[in-house]
Amino acid sequence: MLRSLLLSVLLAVPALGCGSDPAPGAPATTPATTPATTPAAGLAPADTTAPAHAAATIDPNAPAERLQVRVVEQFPHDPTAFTQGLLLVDGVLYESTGLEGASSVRRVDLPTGAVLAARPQAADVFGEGLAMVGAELYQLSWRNGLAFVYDRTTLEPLRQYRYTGEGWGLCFDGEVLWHSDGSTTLRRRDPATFEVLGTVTVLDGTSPVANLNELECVDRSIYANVWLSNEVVRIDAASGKVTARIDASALAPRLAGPDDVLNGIAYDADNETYLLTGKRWDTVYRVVFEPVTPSGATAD
Ligand SMILES: [Ca+2]
Repeated sequence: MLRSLLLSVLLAVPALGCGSDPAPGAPATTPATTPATTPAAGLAPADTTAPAHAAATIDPNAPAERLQVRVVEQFPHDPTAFTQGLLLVDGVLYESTGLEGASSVRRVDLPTGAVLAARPQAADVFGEGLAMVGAELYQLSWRNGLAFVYDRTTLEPLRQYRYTGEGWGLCFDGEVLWHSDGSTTLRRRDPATFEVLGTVTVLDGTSPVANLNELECVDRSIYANVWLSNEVVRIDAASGKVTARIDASALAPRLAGPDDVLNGIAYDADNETYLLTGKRWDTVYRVVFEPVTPSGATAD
């Protein structure tokens, strides 16, 4: 099974979110519904066979690894997409875009960048993080206080949940959703109710790491884009410890504006690579993570 192939790998990255303020008094025209019955379809059962490395190899005193990206492939990306959520399932890219009046959930053909299907959001909604739970997509909103659930295939809206605070990044680890809000805290949420199950404070050593944005769950780690930077951090989900800091500045796209920063990380389990992009970037990069070359190691 794929999981067994993943155990040895590891390194990934996430993306950013945020933008302008929603209209005063914001949304919520539709009452939040409580999913009456069952959890999301296809929800994976609790994983009682966590990867051996997950619990065994986290040294609380070890400094975070220093990693960098190496590009192995590039794909076109819609340069108008203000990317806030990114994930890859069965070779298909799923993306959430932000900005009021331009927010959507979309299914994208990775090789060509073609948008295969898109579901636009209401004009007052600012789309944010995206995660897949079974056959359903969960999309956060920035300050609307609503999470939207869609059918993965048709992108039909199914239900929504209310929550308190901002929505930035979201990922699903097979058991729970992880939610970032731009702070140093990650929240664990029950996908069946969206209730908070617990929180983790993200620390690099003793230093809190803030501005955690787009997320990607990979085994027992969470990768997070650090907003307004070219950095992705790898976080041990159990402890919040930053186990790696990944420098993605080598991607260096031409940015149209100051908000058009790195934001979007999707893990490709088939070949253990990561897909990185940013807001209004015209490229999705397939990368691997490797140790930073020691300074002074350049030839001649
Ligand atoms: Ca992601």
